[in-house]
Amino acid sequence: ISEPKTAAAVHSGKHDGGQPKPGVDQGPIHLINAGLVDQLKELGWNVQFDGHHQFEEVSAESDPPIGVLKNPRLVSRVSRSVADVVGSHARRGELPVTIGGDHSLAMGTISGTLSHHPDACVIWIDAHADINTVETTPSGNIHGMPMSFLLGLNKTRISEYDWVKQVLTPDRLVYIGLRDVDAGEKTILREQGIKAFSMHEVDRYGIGRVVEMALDHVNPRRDRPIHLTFDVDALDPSVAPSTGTPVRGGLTFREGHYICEAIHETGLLAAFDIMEVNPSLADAEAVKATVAVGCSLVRSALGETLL
Ligand code: 5AB
Ligand code: MN
Ligand code: MN
Ligand code: MN
Repeated sequence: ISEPKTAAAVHSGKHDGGQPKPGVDQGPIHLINAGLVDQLKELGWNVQFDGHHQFEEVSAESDPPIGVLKNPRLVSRVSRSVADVVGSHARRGELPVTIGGDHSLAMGTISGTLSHHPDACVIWIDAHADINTVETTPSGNIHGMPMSFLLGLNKTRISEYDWVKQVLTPDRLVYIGLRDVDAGEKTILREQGIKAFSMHEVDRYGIGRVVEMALDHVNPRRDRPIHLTFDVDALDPSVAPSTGTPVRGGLTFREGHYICEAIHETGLLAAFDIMEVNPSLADAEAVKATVAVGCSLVRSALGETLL
């Protein structure tokens, strides 16, 4: 694909239903207020900022759990709207940049990308695998589950989620940064043969080799569009403290940025998500640092270089 000249910043609207801690829906506005749109314009992008999407409002009273799933209607409907928005930007030849919001949104962003680029691959940067099924989820929090829907792994049918098609195959998914994977998820990764580079591999090979090996796996001929989804909790909590599920032993500031720079260099980036910034967690200083790192990861993915 040729590099799109227009980046579309998709604000996820109020979206925090995929996890229990209030505030993650305020992440996007903080990144925008920190000047992200102008920063991307300075990089030469023609940025089309959609404004703050006001997606579905489903009140807690009208959204009781379905089985173990919490806020199932809210999460489904917001994600579905995001899928439509991301898909239509992609069809216009733009690069959708989605600012979350919690990571259940990736159900929407990846569905949107794959609706236009059915051969795309997904590079998932996270401390967590977010691949729990309805059967394995220990929490019922849907931000820990989006990948199971995208791969069609759920045995229990939840009709609210019928719109999420099995758009991805296990060979076109790769993880980097994992270090907190549930037992049920480890079984799924093994059974599905999904490639994952945990922090152990980052330590062993260094981030440069890991990104190369990840690309060799999901994109051997370097011809597939890439959807890069970045959960800020992939970074070490000392770098990105304001997030709902921090796990120590994460990526350094440079390792995180290197991933984004290297994916940009492929010229294959088709969509980017920055997820799970929660400005209500941690003190003002920590929030500022997390928002700043969120913005700079987006800039790196969109071509900011060090020299
Ligand atoms: B995140 C956990 N695996 O399913 C679960 O932040 C955590 O989007 C999920 O990566 C973390 O609840 C979801 C224990
Ligand atoms: Mn995640
Ligand atoms: Mn995570
Ligand atoms: Mn998290």
